[in-house]
Amino acid sequence: MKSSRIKLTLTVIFFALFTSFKISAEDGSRLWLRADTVITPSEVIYRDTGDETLLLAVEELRRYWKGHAVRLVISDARDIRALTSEGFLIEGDSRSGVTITSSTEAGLLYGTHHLLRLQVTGETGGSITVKESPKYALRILNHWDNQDDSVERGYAGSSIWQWQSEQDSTVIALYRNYARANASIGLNGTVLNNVNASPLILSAPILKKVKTIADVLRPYHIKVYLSVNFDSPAALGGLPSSDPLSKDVRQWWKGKVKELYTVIPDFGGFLVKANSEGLPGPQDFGRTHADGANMLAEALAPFGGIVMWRAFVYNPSDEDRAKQAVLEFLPLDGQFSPNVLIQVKNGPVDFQPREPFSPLFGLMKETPLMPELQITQEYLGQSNHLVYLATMWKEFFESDTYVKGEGSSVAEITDGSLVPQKLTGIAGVANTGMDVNWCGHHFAQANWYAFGRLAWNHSLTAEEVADEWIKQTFSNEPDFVAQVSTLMLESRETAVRYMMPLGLHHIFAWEHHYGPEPWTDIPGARTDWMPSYYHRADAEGIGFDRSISGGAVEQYATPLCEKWKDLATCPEKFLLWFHHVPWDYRTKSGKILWDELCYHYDEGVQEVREYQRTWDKMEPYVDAERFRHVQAKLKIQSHDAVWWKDACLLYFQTFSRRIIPYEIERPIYDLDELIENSRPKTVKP
Ligand code: GCW
Repeated sequence: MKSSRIKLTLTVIFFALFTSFKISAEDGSRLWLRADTVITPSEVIYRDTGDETLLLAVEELRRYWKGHAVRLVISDARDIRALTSEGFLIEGDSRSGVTITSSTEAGLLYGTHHLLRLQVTGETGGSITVKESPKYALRILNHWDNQDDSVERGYAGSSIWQWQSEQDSTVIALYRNYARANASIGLNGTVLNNVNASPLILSAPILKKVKTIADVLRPYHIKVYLSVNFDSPAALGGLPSSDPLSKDVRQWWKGKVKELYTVIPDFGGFLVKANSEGLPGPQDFGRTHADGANMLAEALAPFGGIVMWRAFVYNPSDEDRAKQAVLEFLPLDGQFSPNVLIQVKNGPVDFQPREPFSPLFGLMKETPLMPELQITQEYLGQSNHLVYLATMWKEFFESDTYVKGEGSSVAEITDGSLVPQKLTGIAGVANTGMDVNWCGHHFAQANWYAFGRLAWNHSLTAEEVADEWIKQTFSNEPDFVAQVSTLMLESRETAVRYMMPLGLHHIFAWEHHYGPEPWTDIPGARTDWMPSYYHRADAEGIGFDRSISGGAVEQYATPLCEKWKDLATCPEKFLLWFHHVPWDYRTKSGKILWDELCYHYDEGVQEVREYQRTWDKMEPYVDAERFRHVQAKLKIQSHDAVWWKDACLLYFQTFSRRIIPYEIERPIYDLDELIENSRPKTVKP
């Protein structure tokens, strides 16, 4: 009796210490949700239906709302009906009371988070009127998490799903924090596992775990989806084939889907990578992507599930990889079932620091297309470089496809506002892991945040999103917000400059995609994984000539095609994407191409040094823990920028045979050594 009481006391003390430590520590674990709980909760007026989502909204307000009473109202009045079901209306004044109205509990939860965000960012001073509906109906994270807890292209530790562990209270608490973070930025779905999917994801023991996750995420209005392996009927079900036109195969999928919905009644649907990078797919049986997608769609339709079928396909062939998705998918336009979306990466190659938009956007007119963005920084310095991606995504959203005349932006095509769509959605490849700060780099949290905010409203500016994030995550101090925001807004262009300026692309080390290896050429390996396939440097010049007749540029609508085809009118940011350009070509600045390249690399390096100086000045505004962490990461980034500059300039110089202009910082590395060691000793990825 006595000893158990002591034990209990110790547990209480330990718990109190532990939780207070957790709350005061600035280790980044609280993400952008750092508001202090209020001492005297405000009144929250609502009709208690016992709905869990509603109760979450109530709890958030009781804990964090500092203003006068808040009323939560479910209504289908005319002005509310004009919103989508997740939309909300906030009206009132923090001193006399605020009302959040929506037609659903989910809308009330989103409205609650919106109101709390306004409070933290200091915008609840006067009267408030906000009316919002999300631009995309499906706003989904894609986790490339494997069942062994590794994360493909993950740079922040092992899988947050902890497949290999018991789903005990600690793990459940983690799921809950994840769900809350997503709900706070407007997301409503998550694909739990890697698109390189193991058939075992559909096995009974794993589905049990999936059910637990779905149960935790449900109140936060986050639906669970799974990536499936197309060969599951054979590999898991023991059938002789996985041919989508076989009756038995179709039956197998129907049975599996039924089983899934018995366990998870609101299951979202499947994401599929098929006939891509060696994965099985309908083409293995002489069938098309449409045959494959429609078979799954048929099984899911009775339950309201959807199929997100990826267009990231390419084969080692004579066709330029940038053209292949259009060649495979455009002929199938109009053949997909109504509950199928085609999920298309923003660019036609692969999440490079800069790409033109994929020409499928606009070309495929009869099929809903769902943009896929990459939040994890596979090609952008992984979790070591500070690169704010909202500017890149905005460039993508605002790209004019011209398919319906001028002003046919990718955003308006995909969100259904220009061309009505049966379904609208957007996916982001997640950057989360078990690292205490979730994303490896404190500033990588901004990309998760920005993905959610832009999926909800792509017309927010990158600056607005950065400001919100900085204020919530760090500080409201105007000097801090201004300086850090400037740094963030420039950071993507900086990365482009020190990695692959002027339209260069895919010159990374082919196996890890971290550092530069423009020289890599592995005999017998796929040519379209080799940097030389993309940069094509030779004695005359550099760049991929896609402006030839039949070249990738012709997949774009008039007048883009003509503009980009002509070296004189092609924007310099895409110069070497579309053209093979002579070393002595005069660029707009009057410099020859070689010099221009040298200056770009050098500017990239100098800009990172500037970020280091800016950050050093921010010390008074930031807790020591996060300050030092970011400082250390910037140091790595600045080493890496030099590595990129030296590796690329020294290597390309072997073709250009020109000198590096004397204003440019001298290379510190030796090319042979870089080639030999692949990574300079000063750099730790
Ligand atoms: O960018 C490439 C990645 C692969 C990834 C693939 C894809 C999940 O290097 O790791 O596989 O794209 O998007 O399918």
